[in-house]
Amino acid sequence: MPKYLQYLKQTDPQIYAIIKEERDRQHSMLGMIASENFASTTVLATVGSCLTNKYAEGLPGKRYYGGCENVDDVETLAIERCKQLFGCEHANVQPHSGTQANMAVYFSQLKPGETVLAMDLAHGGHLSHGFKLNFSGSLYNFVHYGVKRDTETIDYDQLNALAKEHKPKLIVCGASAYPRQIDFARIAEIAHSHNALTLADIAHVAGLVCTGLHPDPVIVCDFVTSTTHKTLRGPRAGTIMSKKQFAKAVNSSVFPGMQGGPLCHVIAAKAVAFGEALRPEFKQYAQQIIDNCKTLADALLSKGFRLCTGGTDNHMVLVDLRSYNEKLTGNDAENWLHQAGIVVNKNLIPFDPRKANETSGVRIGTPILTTRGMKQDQMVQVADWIDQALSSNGDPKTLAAIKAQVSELCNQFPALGYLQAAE
Ligand code: DSN
Repeated sequence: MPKYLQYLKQTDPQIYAIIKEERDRQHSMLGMIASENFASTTVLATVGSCLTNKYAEGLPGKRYYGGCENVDDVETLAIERCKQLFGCEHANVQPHSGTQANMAVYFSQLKPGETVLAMDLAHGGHLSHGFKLNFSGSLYNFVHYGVKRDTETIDYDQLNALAKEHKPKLIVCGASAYPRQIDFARIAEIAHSHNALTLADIAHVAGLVCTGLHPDPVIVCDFVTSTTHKTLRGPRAGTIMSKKQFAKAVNSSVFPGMQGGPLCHVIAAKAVAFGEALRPEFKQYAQQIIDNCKTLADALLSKGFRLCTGGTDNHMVLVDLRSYNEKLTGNDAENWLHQAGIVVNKNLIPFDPRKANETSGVRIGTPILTTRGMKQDQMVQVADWIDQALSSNGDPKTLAAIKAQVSELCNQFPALGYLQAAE
């Protein structure tokens, strides 16, 4: 057990007990939520460092507090590594999350009420891309494009037509539940032809983009935002990349526009994660995420599941449960799989007749399993368990039997030292 957990055990046994439960849960279940990953021990140690004690409003060399010499070095390194990793002209590494990264870009360019074009949440977009109950949807006039009914892939012609009709100031691309590659260059070209700016939110695919395994928006889009904790495997946080001409606007939009003091410990952990992603072996890891997902997709198809778009190019599959069992909801599937030790999330599928709290789909991702060292053979096994669990109609005995096998597999693939079975 790492020393800091031993210390926690003595000083706050209640919180320690909960963390231990969560550590055991993460160890003994198959985490397949597409937006989650296991950060490295180095990232975790950095987040738990004394950098959390420091206030540092401002930017390196231009702070509103004394004593910032070390956090200046940390943030400078994070910026340099981010620029190197993504090849961007400017980086601001202070946003606390992906939504705040998007907020900062909006604040830097848009006045309330201005028009933005983005992907529909119900077709795979994100809350911060203009959902009506999100700040984005209430502050700005969002218009949404979606996917085509037949292929379930982005309808670039519709996007173009909507841009022509609504003349948005900004076009947002990127998605949270889209299993195919996004043609950022095509969207940027459409945006330029209608005098709109472009923002690519690569939160989900950042680890694939920086390794060249997904089309790169950095050259073609004005702004690129991301979280750092999904395929990128860093701490929970956000980052912004932009063209140099927008550097000042982005920086002042983050601080003082939207945030106060940056989280120096998290910025340091972002620097660590960018450094890890710059290593050659990260590309092999990212490729394995994709290879695992393709194998999972094929295995699920062979069990009779329909996958939205027919398959995957990235780290996730979106399963349409209706063809497997018309009555099966995403909610039931999520619950039954959880009882079987497999953690996924219910998800709307495009043109879903059900509501968001029920859904006809589940989203399944491979980053965590890949981080644990699992490969194609394990994906075939997992697809078999998913089939067994969902065809059992929630039979408790079947689910418990699968859970026991899942636990055995997890013991063969301990994530990282800190997640090994509890003492
Ligand atoms: N909603 C998160 C997800 O994709 O799971 C991202 O914010």
